[in-house]
Amino acid sequence: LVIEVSVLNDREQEAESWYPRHISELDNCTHLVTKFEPELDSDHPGFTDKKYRERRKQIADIAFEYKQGHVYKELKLLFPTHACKEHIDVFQVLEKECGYSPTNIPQLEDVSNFLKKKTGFQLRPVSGLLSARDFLASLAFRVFQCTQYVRHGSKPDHSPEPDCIHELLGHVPMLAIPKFAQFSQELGLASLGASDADIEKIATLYWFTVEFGLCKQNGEVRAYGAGALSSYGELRHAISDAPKKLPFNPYTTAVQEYTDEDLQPLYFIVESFDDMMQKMREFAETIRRPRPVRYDPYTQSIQILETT
Ligand code: HBI
Ligand code: FE
Repeated sequence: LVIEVSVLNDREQEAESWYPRHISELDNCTHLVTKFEPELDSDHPGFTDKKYRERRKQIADIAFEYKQGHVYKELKLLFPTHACKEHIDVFQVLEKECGYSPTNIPQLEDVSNFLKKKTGFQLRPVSGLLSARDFLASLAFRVFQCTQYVRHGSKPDHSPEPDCIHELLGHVPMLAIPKFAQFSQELGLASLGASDADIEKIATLYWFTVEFGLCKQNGEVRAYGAGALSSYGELRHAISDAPKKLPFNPYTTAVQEYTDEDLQPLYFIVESFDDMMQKMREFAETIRRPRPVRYDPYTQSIQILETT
C-alpha cells in the first residue's frame, strides 16, 4: 500500500479552507466561544464575583499570549537577510545536529560537545550575570559561562540579563566559528591581570563586537553580535537606518559609552573578522599587564612567559 502525502502550497491551502498542518500552527487556533464566560453570562456563578473574574483573566491572558517557539521563529525569519553568513551556516548545522528547533531547547552538554568539536570552546553553567573580570577570564580558557533559565514570557523580545535564548541563538553559533572563537579567547587572555580601568575597556570592546558587532559582507551590513542575533527587535533595528554606525577602531570603541537598557543607538562595523582580529591584537599590546601570558591547551593552564 502506498500512501501519497502531498504538501499543499499557500494558495492551495487558502482555497481549501485552512486547518493546522503542524503542531506549531496551533498558535492560530485560539478563537474562543465566549457565550459561557463569567464576564458575559449572567447565569455563570462567577458573574458577580469580581475577584474570581480577575484571577481568571490573568490566567486566560497567559494562555492567549502563549506562542510556541515565538522568539525562535521570528529570528529565523530575519537571519537570511540580517545575520552574517557564518552564523547562517552554523545555525543550519545546529538544527540538524544539535536539536535546535522552535519546540526544543537543547541540553547544555550536547551543545557544549558540539562546540568542543568545532572550536574547542566549551559551555559551563552559570547562574546569572558575572563580573566582567570573571566572565572575560573564562574566555581565556575557551570556556563560555552559559545561563540556563529563560526570560520572562511577558517580554519575549527583551531580557535585561543574559538567558538561554541569548546564549543559544546568539553566542553559540558564533563560538563555533574558528576565527571568532580565537578572537573571543584573545579578549579573555588580554584581560588576565589587567587593571580595573583596562577591564572596563576590554568589556566595552566585547560589548561592541561580541554582543552588538556588525560586519560588511558582499556590500551589505550584517550582524554578528549575539545581543543583536538573539532579539528580533534589536536585529531589525541594527540593520535599519535608525541607529548611528561607525567603523570599528579599538582605540575609540573601547572608550565609547553604551546603554544596556534599550535598543543600541550606535553600532561599530568591522571590515572583516581578520581585520577586527588584527586591530584588536595591536590594541591588546597597549594594555599594561604584569607579564605576557599564553594558554597551553595540553595542560589547560595559563603559562606566564619569561621576558628577557
Ligand atoms: N556574565 N553570565 C554572564 N554572561 C555574559 O554574557 C556576561 C557576563 N558578565 C559580563 C558580560 N557578559 C559582558 O557584558 C562584559 O562585561 C564582559
Ligand atoms: Fe551575551
